[in-house]
Amino acid sequence: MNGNSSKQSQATNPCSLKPAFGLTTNLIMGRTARQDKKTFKLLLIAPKGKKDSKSNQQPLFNMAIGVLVSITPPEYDIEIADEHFNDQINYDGEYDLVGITSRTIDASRAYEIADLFRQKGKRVILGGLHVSFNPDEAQAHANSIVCGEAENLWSTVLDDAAGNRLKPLYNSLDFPPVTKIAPLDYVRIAKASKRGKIDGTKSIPIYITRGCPFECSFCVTPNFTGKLYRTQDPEELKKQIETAKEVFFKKTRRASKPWFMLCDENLGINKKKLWEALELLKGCNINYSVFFSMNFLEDPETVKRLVDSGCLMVLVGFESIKQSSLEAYNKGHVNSAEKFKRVIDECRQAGLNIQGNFLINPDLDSFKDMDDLVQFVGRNNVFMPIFQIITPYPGTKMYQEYTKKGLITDYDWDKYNASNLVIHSASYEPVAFQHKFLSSYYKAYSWKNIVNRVRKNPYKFLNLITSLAFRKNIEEQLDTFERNHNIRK
Ligand code: B12
Ligand code: SF4
Repeated sequence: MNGNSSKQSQATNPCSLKPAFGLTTNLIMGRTARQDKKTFKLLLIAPKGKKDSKSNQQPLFNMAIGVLVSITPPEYDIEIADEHFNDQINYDGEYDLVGITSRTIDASRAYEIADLFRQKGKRVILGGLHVSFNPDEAQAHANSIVCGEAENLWSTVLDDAAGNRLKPLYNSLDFPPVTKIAPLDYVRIAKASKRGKIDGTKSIPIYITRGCPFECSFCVTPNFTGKLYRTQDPEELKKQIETAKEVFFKKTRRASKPWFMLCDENLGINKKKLWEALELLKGCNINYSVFFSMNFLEDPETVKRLVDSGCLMVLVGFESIKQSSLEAYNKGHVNSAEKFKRVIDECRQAGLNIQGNFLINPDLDSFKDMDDLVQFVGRNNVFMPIFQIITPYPGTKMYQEYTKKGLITDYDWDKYNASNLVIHSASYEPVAFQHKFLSSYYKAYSWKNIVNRVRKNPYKFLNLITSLAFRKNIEEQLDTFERNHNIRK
């Protein structure tokens, strides 16, 4: 997302499974298929894993579902059920096809839903990041699975479903590469999701670019969208933003502008393109947040342009404040805790919040290092800090390496939320390590830290509500963990 790696990705391989069949073109459509499409009912589901995040960072809809809705031909009738918004799933609905997306954290729930629909005789298609890298596992739960990006294969899938000839696997490698970004159809998404208007404290997702040319070992992107870095057509993007405002935004006294969450994997890969994008956003009169690379934040002109274009906060992958850990992540030559301090402070002066993302690695970081990190975020009033235990997500280079060495200790996908230790640790007993992690994370949201954060940072209300939501979420996780492991406070 913002790993800021300098190595170029060599390969884009969205599916670890070799194609089970040749080119899946289905250009000839029978008459029956055309007629069927008129009444074809599609249900698209975003499942919510048992340990999925409860933070208020959750944008208004899941991007995979948003894209699928937008690329579905207009004659199909679509309904969305998103469990992150407590939408109820109607297992008895008259659906012709049920499509379910998956991230690793939601995969077990996706399979549970798929199994229930299949028991009711409904056809189920599974897709998304997790399924793309675990096709064998997923195939047991679906009539059909999709590996890789859907943009260039979805119409074939729908034709095949309408013509009753759905194949067990559709692999994006069998279709032309996705070189363009599909514009989001906000009107149709609103209709299918029945999501109402929101104020400026909740975010509307959008993206300007997709892909990233770098190769961080803990990130899925190099093996998924990878090198195919694409940018939206500026006019098309402006239109989408205007429509999204009309459809989803309601002005309030506290927030006169809508908040967009830029879901780009890496918005800034070079300064010229980045400045062009910021210029465009400036003309849209919105607020937004974005994943961002540390190196651009050292440039005061870029920071100024971010602020002028409505950027409220950037999420930066600091990864660690310990130099030897930064070196292990291949970032030691460019980053240091001193530099982080300076950049956080300069951005704050310029009116920009920096949300810091920190990785905790049992092989690199000690309990004392966790204490140092808590002190660092407190002293520097880091806005909405995120602590994550290093997690080898399927699809990453790290996952391949850990699997090869036999270092993954837990394949319960529900635990892949970066708050659980799922890898072997040579130095720590897992329960003690995780308890120390959760209590440190909770301390980063102590009342004292929250008060200082709100006082010192720009956008005080945003700082307050996000801090309270994070505190509550982490407190619940810590309480549950202590209860489950009989740990007394
Ligand atoms: C934006 C973003 C977020 C946003 C979510 C925005 C949203 N509403 O969707 C926020 C900040 C909330 C977020 C949170 C988290 N994220 Co995140 N996030 C991203 C990011 C940068 C972009 C995701 C995106 O918008 N993609 C655009 C959509 C269109 O792509 P897509 O989902 O892959 O869908 C395409 C295909 O997969 C396919 N497809 C998908 N589903 C289906 C279904 C069917 C039926 C079909 C046919 C096709 C299909 O078609 C789509 C179009 O081509 C990715 C990076 C990445 N490479 O994806 C990380 C990423 C998805 N996140 C990741 C993680 C780990 C998390 C968290 C767990 C972090 C945490 N500890 O809390 C949480 C989980 C919350 C959750 N349930 O998603 C990992 C997931 C790894 C994995 N194997 O699952 C990624 C890949 C980053 C990484 N480390 O590599 N994230
Ligand atoms: S998107 Fe992934 S590969 Fe690209 S810089 Fe961010 S973390 Fe690294």
